[in-house]
Amino acid sequence: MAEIPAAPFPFPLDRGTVGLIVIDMQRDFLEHGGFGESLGNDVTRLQAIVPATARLIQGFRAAGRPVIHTRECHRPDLSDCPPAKLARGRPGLRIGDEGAMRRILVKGEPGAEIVPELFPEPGETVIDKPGKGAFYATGLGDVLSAGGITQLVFAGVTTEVCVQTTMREANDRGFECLLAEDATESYFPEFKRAAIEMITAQGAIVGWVAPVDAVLAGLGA
Ligand code: TIU
Repeated sequence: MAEIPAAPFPFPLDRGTVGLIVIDMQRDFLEHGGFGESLGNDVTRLQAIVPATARLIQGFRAAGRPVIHTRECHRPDLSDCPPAKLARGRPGLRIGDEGAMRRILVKGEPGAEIVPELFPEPGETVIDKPGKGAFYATGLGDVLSAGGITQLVFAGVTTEVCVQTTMREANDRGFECLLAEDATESYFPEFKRAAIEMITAQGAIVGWVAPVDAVLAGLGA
């Protein structure tokens, strides 16, 4: 056990059962012409967390702990896409439409890929998810239990959408969850701030929050 200085109180890190989950660091959310921009967002905010996220990933690899990546993407026929998601976005730039990086949020298209700086290494799990939460309609729960993982460090985008949804799903399933605050970002700074407050309120009701450097120190990386 190691203690990571965190909010709202120190996180009891178990180096033998912790895993890293990097949520949706895809070109469709970080680059021009993708899904994020199609919803009217400024995507440049998200690009700023790539270096800290890369350091966090390297730290888990160096410590020999698992790194799991997720991608929000859908089958080419969109049969797995929840209907409410399909209906949103700017007409002509919705899920499945042709964008600057080919079909938006469709599996196998360039925009659905993880950005090159954070690309998974061979052997790392990549979970493709049709929802905002990474447990819904995926094999994530089985992957975690097969790997003996009981604690999850979270990184990725966006803080209040896919990251927070997945953290809540994990918390309800009994995982101890810590958000790496400088390796996550939102298109809306006030939403990131509010999400962090919601997560840590009421005695870590969803989980803990700490900087990447504190997590790396706890890992001994
Ligand atoms: N729009 C937004 O903030 N996020 C998403 O649509 N997906 C993720 O957060 N990955």
